[in-house]
Amino acid sequence: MNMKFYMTPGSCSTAIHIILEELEEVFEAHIVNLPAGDNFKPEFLAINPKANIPALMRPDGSVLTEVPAIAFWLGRARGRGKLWPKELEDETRAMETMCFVAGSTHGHGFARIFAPGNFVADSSLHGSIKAQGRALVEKGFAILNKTLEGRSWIAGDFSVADAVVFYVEFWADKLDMALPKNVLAHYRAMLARPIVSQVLREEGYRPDTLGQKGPK
Ligand SMILES: N[C@@H](CCC(=O)N[C@@H](CS)C(=O)NCC(=O)O)C(=O)O
Repeated sequence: MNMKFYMTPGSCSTAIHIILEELEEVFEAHIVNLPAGDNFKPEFLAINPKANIPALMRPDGSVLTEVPAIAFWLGRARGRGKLWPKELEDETRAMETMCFVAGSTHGHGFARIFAPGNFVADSSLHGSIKAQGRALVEKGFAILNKTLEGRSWIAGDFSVADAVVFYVEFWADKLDMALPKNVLAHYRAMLARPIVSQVLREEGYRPDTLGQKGPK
């Protein structure tokens, strides 16, 4: 059985989409329409009771969720491990960065910007929740900027961790947020990868219009 990939264009699943294509995997893409609430429909909840994307149904029918876990499994188990670092220190740093991006920069920062109502019901407070999210995102990029000091990729050679960092860089670009120098260089290096361009086009974006804003 081919793998089934549950995704939404322009979301955090873009990281997994890039990894699948970088690995030249053959998979079925299933688009989950989040604005329409398809993630809460019984047929999707049967696949992922967490009601979120990405989810990856593997060839044995088991389902993986959570960006860092899916990225780890794909990087380590597929393509002869070519997208997973070889040295323990790099493996650990790759995991550290993926957890930070998914848990903090996305989970605390961008989540407040995109869905302030999940944090406080009173809509008069949504502006301040969004501002708090923006501050958390900026703090996150300042930390990633240090991680990327003097290096092209997050952990040694290009790895799944770079695709994970990419999705928050891409969101910042879409929100017209300037990225710090090393993060911007990383984002542009990702945009220069043919697979990344291909995935962005498949998801409905124009790669040539991205990465234009100067550093913070
Ligand atoms: N911790 C999860 C977060 C996944 C997540 O928040 N996905 C968003 C799209 S980027 C989603 O499905 N949101 C739908 C919802 O929460 O209703 C992961 O790393 O995979």
